[in-house]
Amino acid sequence: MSDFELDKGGANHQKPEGKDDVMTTAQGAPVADDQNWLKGGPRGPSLLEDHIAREKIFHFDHERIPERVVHARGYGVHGTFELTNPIPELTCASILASEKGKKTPVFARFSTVAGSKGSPDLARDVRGFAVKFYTDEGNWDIVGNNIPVFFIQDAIKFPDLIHAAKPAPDRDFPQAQTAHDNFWDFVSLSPESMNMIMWIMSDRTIPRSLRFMEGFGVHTFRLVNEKGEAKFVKFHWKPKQGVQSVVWNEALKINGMDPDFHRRDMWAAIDSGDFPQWDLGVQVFDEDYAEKFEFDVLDATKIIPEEDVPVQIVGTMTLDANVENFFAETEQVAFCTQNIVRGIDFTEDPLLQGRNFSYLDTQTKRLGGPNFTHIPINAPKCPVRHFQQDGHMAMQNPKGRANYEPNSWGGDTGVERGPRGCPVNGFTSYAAPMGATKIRERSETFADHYSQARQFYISQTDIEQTHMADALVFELSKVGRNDIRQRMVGHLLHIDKGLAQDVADGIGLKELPAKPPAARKPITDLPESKALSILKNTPGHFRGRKIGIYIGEGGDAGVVSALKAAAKDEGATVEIIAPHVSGAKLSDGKVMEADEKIDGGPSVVYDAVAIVMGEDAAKKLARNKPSTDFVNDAFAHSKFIGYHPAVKPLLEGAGIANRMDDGVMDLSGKDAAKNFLSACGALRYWKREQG
Ligand code: HDD
Repeated sequence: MSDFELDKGGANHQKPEGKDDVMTTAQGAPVADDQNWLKGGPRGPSLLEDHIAREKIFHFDHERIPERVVHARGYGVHGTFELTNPIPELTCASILASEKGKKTPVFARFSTVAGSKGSPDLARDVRGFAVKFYTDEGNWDIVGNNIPVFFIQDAIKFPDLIHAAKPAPDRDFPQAQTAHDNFWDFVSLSPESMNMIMWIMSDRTIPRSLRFMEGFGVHTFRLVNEKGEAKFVKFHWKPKQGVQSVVWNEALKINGMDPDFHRRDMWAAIDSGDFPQWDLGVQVFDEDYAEKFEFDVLDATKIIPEEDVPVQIVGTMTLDANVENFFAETEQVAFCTQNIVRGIDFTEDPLLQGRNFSYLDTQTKRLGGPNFTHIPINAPKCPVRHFQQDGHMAMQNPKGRANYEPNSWGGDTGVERGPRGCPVNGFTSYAAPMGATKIRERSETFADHYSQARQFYISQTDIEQTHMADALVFELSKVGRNDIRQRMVGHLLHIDKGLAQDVADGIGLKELPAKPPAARKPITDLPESKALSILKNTPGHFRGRKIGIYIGEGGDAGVVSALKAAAKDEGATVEIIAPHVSGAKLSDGKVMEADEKIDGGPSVVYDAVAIVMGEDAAKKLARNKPSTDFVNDAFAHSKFIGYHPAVKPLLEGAGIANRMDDGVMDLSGKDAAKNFLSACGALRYWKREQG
């Protein structure tokens, strides 16, 4: 036993290699044994005296902090924002107004809203899209979502919305889903939610990957230039990877198969050097446009159509580093909508104004005190100078004698007089005119709740519309009270009669209910907006996607290597699945190792699949459930399927042999693998769903 020695408790301990490996207490004192509590004799009572054991247990007992009250489940990554098209004429914020190529470090956290910290990634839910820019003029946070509108118009309703969406207080279920009475009760009584309801019933709420989502700042903000002139702005994140979602049945299965699907995907992409990128775009408009626009730009339940005000790209964010420690970085990062910098300002949007209170408040509770800005992930990367001091865990109290303002220290006393406000370079609020009567009322200009909901619906392809109707039917079928179901269908009648009818049929309503009282404004027939559909904007490439090749004994080695080469050319990744994790012997007599055993590598976790095995193996697996599910699910979820003709028995076993369509492709011919990968660029063979 040269490297190991047996301790008295029977555990093997490796001897530390150098001084740095020696374990210490939190006080830095080296520890001889942290596996046995000090006792009165080997079988005697444990002694309270053991400061090492008590310190270890004490710290463990205090490891948890409250999870976020919303967006508890999230995944954070580091990156850089590069300014590609500076806009100094619009803003004096150095991050957007400096020279082209300026780089600013960022930390982004993506999240679901309703589920708790341990909930599955593919819940139907809005995704948080929060970015902290460590600018040289202070931290700027865009705390956005992957959907450009919100459920409510006024922050005072937020606790009600979230109480209704989260598990019911008496029974504490259902977890991470809106398919229950409380949620639909609340929204059916809040017509302002209808535009958001259309968005959340679309496939936007079941993204394929966090890398394949758009992001939105949601509110209208202001950009203010050096001269103090302001324009309105909405922020957009456009993924260079394109937007892609899964289908609902797939989401349900992924949640069971791999609840960490999204975080694993992000981690793996960055770990392998496939860094996701988003362009940051701005929609800029002035007071005149705001006056003429048929909705109120301060109403967060409305978009400004991209066809009206195009998105102007200003820079690119590249996420290129996983965190070193999840708790230290992802859990402790504290986003605040109030974190803005000079050159960017708020508007009077009542949702935004309320958020500006809530985030600071929640971080103080979550992170234990006002000094959360001292935690490295939250600390600005530019100089910080102020007279704030003390409080729990203060790490950076101001130096010197002066800790108040004004002071007369400095000069020949040799003591620093400390920082002072600077009207030239400091933050100045845009001088927006005010002057009004104190009143607790919603603006009349916020009153049209249906026109944009309808615009969203009619802008979708037939397939997307069907998915929305199916989602509504699923959710409302989980609602126990018929009056709530009926009330929802009533709202749908204002949005689209066909949709209302489909949902009414789907939930078995004998007749359509009456429409709820009409909105105060007449519903406007808005034109379709192509930007609102995912499928009308399919990226047309398979880059960044994953193909699963199911191999078996005797599989054609040439086909497998052609597929691997074609996938590499496309920028896609390959995973090998086999009946056994040890792999399978292919036609060239060599054993190819597997990444997954078939039970752990179902087709739902891949964007496209291929099956390559010898006829005997395919015959054997034709009645193997994980193998037939692999084929069946890929077919049912409209995925492209490549196959070697020898696997026909398995396709027959799965019941698709006589339903083959152009999305099921023979891989045996010349250039077949290449053609297959290029067909996969359409991402799904949607015709199958329609057929
Ligand atoms: Fe919020 C977290 C996005 C409305 C109160 N919100 C939170 C996060 C995101 C959003 C992405 C997670 C940040 C992170 O990763 O740590 N929230 C939004 C968007 C909204 C919105 C896009 C509407 C446009 N939120 C909203 C309102 C309120 C809050 C109206 C309260 C009045 N949100 C919070 C919070 C959270 C939060 C309670 C929980 C954890 C946290 O802040 O850090 O303060």
